[in-house]
Amino acid sequence: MLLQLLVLLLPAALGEDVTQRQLKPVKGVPHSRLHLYQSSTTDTFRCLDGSQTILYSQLNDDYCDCKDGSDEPGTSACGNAFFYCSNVGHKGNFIPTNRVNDKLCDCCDGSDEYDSGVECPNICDELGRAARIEREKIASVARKGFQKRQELAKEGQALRDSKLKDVEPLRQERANIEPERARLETEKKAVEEVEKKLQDEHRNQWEAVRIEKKKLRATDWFDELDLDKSGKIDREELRQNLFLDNDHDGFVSEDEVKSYLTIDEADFEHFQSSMYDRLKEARHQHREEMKYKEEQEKEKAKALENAPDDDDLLAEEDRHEEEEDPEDVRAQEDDKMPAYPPEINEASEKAREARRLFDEVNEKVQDLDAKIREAEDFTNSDYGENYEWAALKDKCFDRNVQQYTYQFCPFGQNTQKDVGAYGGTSLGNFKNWSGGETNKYSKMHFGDGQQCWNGPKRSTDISIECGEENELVEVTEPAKCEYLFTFRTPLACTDPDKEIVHDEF
Ligand code: MAN
Repeated sequence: MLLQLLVLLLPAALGEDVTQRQLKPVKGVPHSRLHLYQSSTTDTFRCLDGSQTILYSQLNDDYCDCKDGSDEPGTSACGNAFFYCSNVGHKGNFIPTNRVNDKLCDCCDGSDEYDSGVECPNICDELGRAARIEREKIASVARKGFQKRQELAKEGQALRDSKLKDVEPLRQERANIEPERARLETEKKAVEEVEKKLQDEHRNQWEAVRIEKKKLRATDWFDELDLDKSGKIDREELRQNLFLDNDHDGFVSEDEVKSYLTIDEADFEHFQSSMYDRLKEARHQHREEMKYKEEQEKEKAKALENAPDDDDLLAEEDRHEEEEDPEDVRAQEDDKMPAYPPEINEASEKAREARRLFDEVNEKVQDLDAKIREAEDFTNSDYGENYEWAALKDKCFDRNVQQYTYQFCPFGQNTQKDVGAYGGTSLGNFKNWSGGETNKYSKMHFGDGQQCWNGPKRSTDISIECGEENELVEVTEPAKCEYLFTFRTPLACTDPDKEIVHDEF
């Protein structure tokens, strides 16, 4: 059917040069095609598909002769022919011939019901007027939009030109700074190495001394614990130390020392490596407990009437505060690394200064890199035929639909969030223009949004229409987690005065 309609229209579209004014009218045939229907010298008509030749009088005789139906354009005899309504005052159009004289008005001029007894009023003027007003409205929007589009295109191009222009000096500046940055980096590394080396040496020296001191303390204690001076400590000797009396029964049992001395007797090596730290901890613990107990007792005494007077109590408290475990104090002091000597502080100061100088230049380079990258990204992006879309690069447009606010950010990320909420669900990032070869900039595709529960990653397709202002006019979700936005923008307006309308009047 469609193919046939195309065959019918083709000669008109090709613009045939014929002196149509003198042509004899044929019902259902437009003026532009009448030349195909004029009688030949032999009074015959050749079907338009060339399939056969019939008598001229057989045209529109309500009997279908031609396979393509071309002999019956004005009757309903052929199922595959088309009747042309001229619709003067409105828009001419073809209707299938089976609608001719079917008692229903199809053409606005009523010409399809010429023999059915049905009176169809001619409403073409009325329709034509309304259509012209509507067309003019659309054209007026397009005209204004197109004007804006041209201005935005100019801005976009200027932006692109300036990015292109700026990028070379930026690259140049970066190249100029780079040797300085490299030199400062090498210098920074060198002084940092010196600083680290000196600090390591200092720490290692202190570490060696610390280990030695600890060994001395362990030796002293070992000698104290080794009551019979046999060079070994056995359980019996260990049991003489009341701080191991875990259950506070005033007596250190075999069991209470067992976990500290797991072998029969310990020589100094074993004592140092496996017992010293744990015994020290136990002794510290014991002292803390004793201190706490004493304080409790003092509290109790204070509460009693015959409590010692305040002066006595204070004196006692002072005494206890001074009572620090001397072993602990020594250990704490040895565990604290002595402050760095001035030459190391000097090296650190140098390293700090070198870092500061390097960071200063490095920040400049990073800043330049960011600007160069931004310019490159801009010039590599597709902002439309004339860069007009660059104007919307960092803009977003909202629309509330039911409980959600939808946001469309051309070249960015689309979101869906509850009205009034922060954040939101990603409906995808800009992927590409998707209007196809003929109308590339009429659609956009956004993908890789937030995964849909039991479904695909969310995505959005944007349908772009001409409008006077930028506006997100419609949001739907035709399939679960697949969204469709309609966006109106001057950027999609074409010049209405340049559009050629092929109307058949
Ligand atoms: C949320 C919204 C809806 C979507 C469902 C899918 O409620 O993102 O648009 O259809 O999740 O589970």
